[in-house]
Amino acid sequence: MEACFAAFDKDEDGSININEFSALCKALFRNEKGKPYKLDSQQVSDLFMIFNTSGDGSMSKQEFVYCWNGWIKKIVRPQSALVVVDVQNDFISGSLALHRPVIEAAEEQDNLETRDAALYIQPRMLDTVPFDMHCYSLDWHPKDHISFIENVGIRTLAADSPIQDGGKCNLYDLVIFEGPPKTSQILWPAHCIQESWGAELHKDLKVHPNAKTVFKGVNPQLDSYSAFYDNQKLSKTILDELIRKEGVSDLYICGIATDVCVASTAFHALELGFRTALVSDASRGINLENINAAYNRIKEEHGVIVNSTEVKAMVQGRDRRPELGYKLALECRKNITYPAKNKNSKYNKQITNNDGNMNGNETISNPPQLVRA
Ligand code: VGL
Ligand code: ZN
Repeated sequence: MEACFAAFDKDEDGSININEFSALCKALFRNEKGKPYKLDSQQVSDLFMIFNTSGDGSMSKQEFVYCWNGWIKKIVRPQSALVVVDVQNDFISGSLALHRPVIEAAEEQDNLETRDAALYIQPRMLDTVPFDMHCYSLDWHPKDHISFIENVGIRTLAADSPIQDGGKCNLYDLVIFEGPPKTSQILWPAHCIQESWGAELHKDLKVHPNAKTVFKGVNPQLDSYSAFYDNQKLSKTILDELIRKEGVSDLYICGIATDVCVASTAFHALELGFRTALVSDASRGINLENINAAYNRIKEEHGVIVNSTEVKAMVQGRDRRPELGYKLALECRKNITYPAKNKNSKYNKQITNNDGNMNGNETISNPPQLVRA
């Protein structure tokens, strides 16, 4: 820490100014060949303002200590988990693969069949990349699950459901069930029924001996695309807790389907504050347009789309992406209380609202505003 501070405090005034910080960023964010990534001056300035807590334009030693422990150290030595989503028989050669041109879509993507994602790329990544943790999710539905078209008749459709006659539904139609809870639902063929062959992980998928397994979609009334929350966020799996317990900050997410369960898991990972990478060639999707929309949203939210061959250097901290550094800085910002003159003071935690109630559900896109005189 001391050596780093001294190395970048070029004018030896005992603090890091914006130019010195800019040089630090250039050294920090590099690819594995040592070539600095481009950072525009606005991004550098945003980062500087996050760690120049006082807002006085120069980062003191004390401010640098937080920057070092909370940010630089984690970027240089990240803790990473591989999260493999729903690589189960039904999505590869079972009921959902047969009804949907998943394999054709895969060929459109890069001429690899769906199974190659599971059977070739993921195992190779597992063998070569020193992940700190391995997680696998399984879509794990009871027979009477709400998402199965075969079950549409056992629940009441809502008055505003786009389809009113359960007998006239087609696969992939959207209906609204009366509930409770009232639920918009795409109708899928029965798939991943608990304990069935279709719900098993593909036999050629490599499962790490210390893997953590998460089951989702287990409640008959709730569908769950994401491995973190159900589609209505009424319930949460244990995945977030398991990852935090290991001290992991970086998630490499892959699996099936890119535009459904993989995307949904990545969105929630970002929302929960993880540095998130979607490994595109180890994933297979259904619809190219939806796949691209998912990629764009992940990038907008400071995640990255990577190829499996890039993962090793990232996990080893040799390839350090500015997007992920920016994401971590936004997370750091949530834990800092700023004086009013720092523009980040609007992100200060508001402990109580006007009624004196706890305000526990803010998100970064809708930060609590301090009422200032
Ligand atoms: C999935 C549709 C229904 C998926 C799960 O894993 O992508 N898709 N259930
Ligand atoms: Zn499902």
